[in-house]
Amino acid sequence: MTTSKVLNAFLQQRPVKMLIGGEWVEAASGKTFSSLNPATGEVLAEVAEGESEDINRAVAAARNAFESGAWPKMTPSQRGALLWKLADLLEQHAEEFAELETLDNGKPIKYARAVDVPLAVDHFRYFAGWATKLEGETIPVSIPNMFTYTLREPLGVIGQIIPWNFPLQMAAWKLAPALACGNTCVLKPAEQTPLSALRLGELICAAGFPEGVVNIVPGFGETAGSALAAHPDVDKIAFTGSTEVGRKIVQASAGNLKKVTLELGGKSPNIIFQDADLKYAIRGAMNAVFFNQGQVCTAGSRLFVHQSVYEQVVDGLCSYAQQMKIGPGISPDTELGPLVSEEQRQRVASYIERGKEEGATLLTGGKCPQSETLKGFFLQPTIFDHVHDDMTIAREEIFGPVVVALPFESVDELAARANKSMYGLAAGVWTNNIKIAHRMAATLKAGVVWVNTYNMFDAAAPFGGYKQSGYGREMGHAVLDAYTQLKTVWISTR
Ligand code: TXE
Repeated sequence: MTTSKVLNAFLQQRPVKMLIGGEWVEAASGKTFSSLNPATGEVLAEVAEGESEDINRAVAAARNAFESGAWPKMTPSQRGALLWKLADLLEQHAEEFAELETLDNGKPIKYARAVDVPLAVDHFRYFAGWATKLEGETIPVSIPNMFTYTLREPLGVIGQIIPWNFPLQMAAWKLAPALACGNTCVLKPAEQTPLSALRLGELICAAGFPEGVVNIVPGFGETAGSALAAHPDVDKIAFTGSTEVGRKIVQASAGNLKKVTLELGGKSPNIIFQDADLKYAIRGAMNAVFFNQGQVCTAGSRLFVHQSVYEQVVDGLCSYAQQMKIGPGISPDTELGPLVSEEQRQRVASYIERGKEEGATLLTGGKCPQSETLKGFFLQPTIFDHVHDDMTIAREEIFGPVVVALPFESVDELAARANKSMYGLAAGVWTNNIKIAHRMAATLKAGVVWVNTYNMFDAAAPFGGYKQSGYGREMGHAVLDAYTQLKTVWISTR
């Protein structure tokens, strides 16, 4: 079948079912919900709506797959081989996944092709390699005649709750390391974008993962999500989403003290010094905040620019913003697609209004274009000037294509201002001065600092937040600590 035939067959199921214990099933309640195409506002697919009963069944299936040894006792090399096979399958279906991701999320297809799908493939490959390298240690204790060592063991059943901005990548970030470590999973995709995770579930079945190892339950946060976070038989929750819901997850986890890792919001400073290569810095600043319609937790949404080059940078950024090709993500030349939902567009638009009310100057954008080709949830790339650090638009995460430009005079003043945020996810620095680059990298309170680049991600490089941007790290070998526990064994050799 051609890509579009496979995709159409998938989308035309009524409903697209959930994956529990190796079977594709409807919700226990029989309920469904619609997943919309944000470029048109039309229904893209009808999806089974999981609630607490479905979560209970999925957790039981995952528990069974874990305790029966179907997964954790499989040899590490077999586990790795399955993850590698999944990566191969995903790569073979790359075009179909790029289209599906674009249709469900709205993102420009050229980025879905170049970023979302290949990075997800790479993630499964990278963690396939780790399955055979999870080692314990021998410990030189000071008690005679003792042989002491550690075993690195899986945690058990992992609940994973993911957002809508990078649906496939988020599924890969969560599933790949958890599975490599021998855990079993219940994944709840975001209600706005459940489709690529469910289609990935079909590839997981086709690859030959034992039943119950991966369960995928689409549904809403307040029902399916909260049931998973509170479930007494879930050993760990891995969450990516808003800081507000992150707090609820921590509270819900208290019942059985499940382990929690959180990747939350941000308000990242992107800083351009006067000696930077401005051509690259301006382009970098544009990508930092408008990529994925600004719906990126690391978005460089506070653009600090040295006052001596401020006008030049802001002018350059405005002309980029005005030239950006806005359109349905599925058109090959689109650079800025729609926001994921009308609700998200309203949220972003209300921040723009708030910015104007608080006295900031709207330099460009701010409108929601509507036309024959722009029927969905579109919003122009937006730049604010004359912003104070304490304005709402300079403090809160907007999660849309909106940047505030902030001039600065000295490095010392800048560091304090850049760090004055409840968030600490990422930061960017543009300079040719090596001393400033290292000084800023050390001073910025952020889990990742990019110098003369922005939004770089790799399966091998750890990622996560300082402060209220969350805790725990994903990717790299750092994430293995979050999906395993250490057992210390003492053997008397006397
Ligand atoms: O996020 P939610 P929303 C930020 C961003 C955005 C705002 C709101 O600022 O504007 O959050 O977006 C599930 N128990 N980020 O409302 O609600 C939900 O079903 C358990 C930053 O979409 O946090 C979805 O699967 N789960 C971010 C996931 O949480 C619950 C990415 C995220 O949704 C739940 C997304 C509950 N009570 C939004 N309530 C990032 N860090 O990248 C919701 N969920």
